[in-house]
Parts: sequence; C-alpha cells; structure tokens
Amino acid sequence: MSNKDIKSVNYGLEKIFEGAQDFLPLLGTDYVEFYVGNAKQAAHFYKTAFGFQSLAYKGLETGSQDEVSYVLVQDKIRLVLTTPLNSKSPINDHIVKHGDGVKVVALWVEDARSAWEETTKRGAKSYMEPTVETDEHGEVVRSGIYTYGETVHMFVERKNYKGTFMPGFMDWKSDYNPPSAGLKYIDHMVGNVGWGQMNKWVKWYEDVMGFENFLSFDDKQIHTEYSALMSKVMSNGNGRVKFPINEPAKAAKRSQIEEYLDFYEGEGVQHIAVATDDIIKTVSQLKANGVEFLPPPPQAYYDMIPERLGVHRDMMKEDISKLQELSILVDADEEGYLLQIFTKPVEDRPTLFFEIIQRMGARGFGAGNFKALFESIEREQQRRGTL
Ligand code: TYF
Ligand code: FE
Repeated sequence: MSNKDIKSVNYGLEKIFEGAQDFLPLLGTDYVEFYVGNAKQAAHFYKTAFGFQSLAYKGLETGSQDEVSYVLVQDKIRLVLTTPLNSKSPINDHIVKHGDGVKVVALWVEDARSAWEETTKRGAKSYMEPTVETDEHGEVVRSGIYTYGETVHMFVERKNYKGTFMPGFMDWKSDYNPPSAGLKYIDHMVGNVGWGQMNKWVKWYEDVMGFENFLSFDDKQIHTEYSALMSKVMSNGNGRVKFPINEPAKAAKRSQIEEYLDFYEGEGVQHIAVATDDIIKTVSQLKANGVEFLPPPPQAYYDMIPERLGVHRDMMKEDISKLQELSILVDADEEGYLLQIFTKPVEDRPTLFFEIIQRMGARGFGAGNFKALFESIEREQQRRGTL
C-alpha cells in the first residue's frame, strides 16, 4: 500500500454514535486470560522476557482445587495465566486442541448485567450469566459471551471493588521482580477467522457489540508475491477498544492466516498489540531479555522511510539507523506516524504473537508496512517449512 492510498483512508470515528446511545459502554480492556499448559513457567516467562510484575494468584493455597491462575501486571495491562490442576477440568480440552492461547478478552464495563442483557438480546451466545463475587474488599460482577472460535468476551464490573484483582485471588508477592519494559496498555487485539468469515464477524461486532468498522484493507492492498489477506478494524464508540479481524485470501501459497488457523485448529486471537512511549528503549530491553522479533526488512525499506513519513518527516526524532538496528518498522498517515515491531510466535505452534507499537499521532495500523511485514513473516514460514 502506498502513502497515497493511506491518505485517502477515512477513519470515520467522528461519526460513531453521533447522537445515538451506546448500549455497551466500555471503559477499556480489563484483562486477557490465556489457557496454558504450565502457568507457573509461563508467568516466569512473561515476567523475565516482557517485564510484567506479579499481582495476584489463585490455586490450591486459596482453595481453588481444579485450576491455578497467575495474574501479571504492567501499567494498565493485566494478563491472567491459567492451567488445569487435574484431567477433569474442561480447560484441558482447550489446551489439547489449541495449544497455549488466549481464551478470554475481558472488557471493563460500568454494568456487567446490562452488557450481558444487551448483547445476548442481540444474538450473542452466553458463556456466563451475570455472576456476583464478593470478598472483604467489595464486589465484582462478571458476565460473558462467546465471540469467534472458542474465544470469550467477559464483561467485568468492579465499581466498588478495592481489592488487588478479584474475589478468589490472593495478593501475589514475589521476591523476583524484574524491571518493567515500559509496556503501557493494550492498543488492539486481532482475531483470525476462517475463509469467508470476516464479514460475518464484522456484522457480529456491529450488531451485538455496537462497534463500527473503523478501517478496512482488502487483498489488493494486503498481498505479497505468495499470499494475501483481508482485514477490517472494529472499534467501540469511544475508540478505547479496537479489534481488527483477518481472514485469509486466495493466493499461491499458504498465507500466515491459514497457517494460524491450521495450527490453532480454529479461529482465535492472532496478536496482542501493546503500546509503549519509548519503543527504542522497550525493544532494546525485550531483546536483551531474549524476546525474539521478526528479522528486519531489506535496506530498501529503510531507504524509503523519509518518503513514507511525508509531511511528518521533520517530526520524527528517532534515528533511522537505530530503528533499523532494532528492526523497528515506521509508517505514517494523515495524523502522524507510528513505530511498530512484531515478535515471533510465543508458543511452539506458530499461533499467537505480540506487537509493540508507539503511536506518534497516527491512528492507523501500519498499512504502509504490510508488504514488508508479511514478506518477513513468509521468510519465517519458509524457514519452518509451513509456507
Ligand atoms: O493489527 C494490524 O492490523 C497490524 C498489521 O497478520 C497486521 O498489526 C495485520 C495482519 C497480520 C499481522 C499484522
Ligand atoms: Fe496490529
């Protein structure tokens, strides 16, 4: 996609809910829960590699007989890592099928009862009816609905709750406290859906959740020599929650979306984009911690950066050679520029990965980087023999 195309993009957020009442007001992302094979070791990885801190815990010590969960925090980001403690837990089935992956994208709401009523009324399949949990710190109300694949949206209302995380959890104090990597909040979370399913899920987010289609990329914009995909970005009314949805498009070889669907054995969360306000510092630290990133695009990509920046050229304070050294990508749109980089998958199956993003005014998703990025992903697929 060229710079010219990007300038024609209409973000359209301004018109969202003009005058209309938002039936599902969202305050932000509350937590992301992963079902994993060994939560204790995964927690160590997210602390050591990504700079998360210990927050809360439930397990045998708290009377949880069937599952254990570790809650990690970094600024506004909360991750929950959950593992079954015996073969009877249904969590096992999820792990057998998908490997480690995201089960729950939890959204922070004012009213979890109304969120459940409004969404199930509009056709959502219920995962959990509104449920009140209390302890000495107050009350949390949660409810949940299914989205694509076996993935779930929980609605979390924590109006008067003063505890660390949620009833049922104890504070987790650890002697091992690696420094933060400067990750601030979740910018967006992307879902991969099956062939021909993208528009169904776009409509689902519109009808059931009241989201709007904020940006779209078709296979003419997103393709390489070998593969193609389509992507539509869904946003809630206040823009705090953004969910791009990808589907594979027909092409000569197996696209990264197809590869994901094959290895995850179904639809699911493809990547979690986390924001930093100093990507050079964050990525330097993550690399030193052993986080693996996609290798950099060719020299020609970096030579083109001033042109890609257009009118924002003088605004960029980062040194291009430093960005290249760290394999950070740069893109610009009408409103500013952005810096982004992608990890390799963080499991043995080529499924979930992370994006680190620094927005300098830009509200896009790095469309100008798609080609270089996807070629880089394909080199990885080639290396694995899965292209
Ligand atoms: O979220 C996005 O749209 C960007 C680009 O398989 C992207 O991060 C899109 C599809 C994909 C990987 C990255
Ligand atoms: Fe992204």
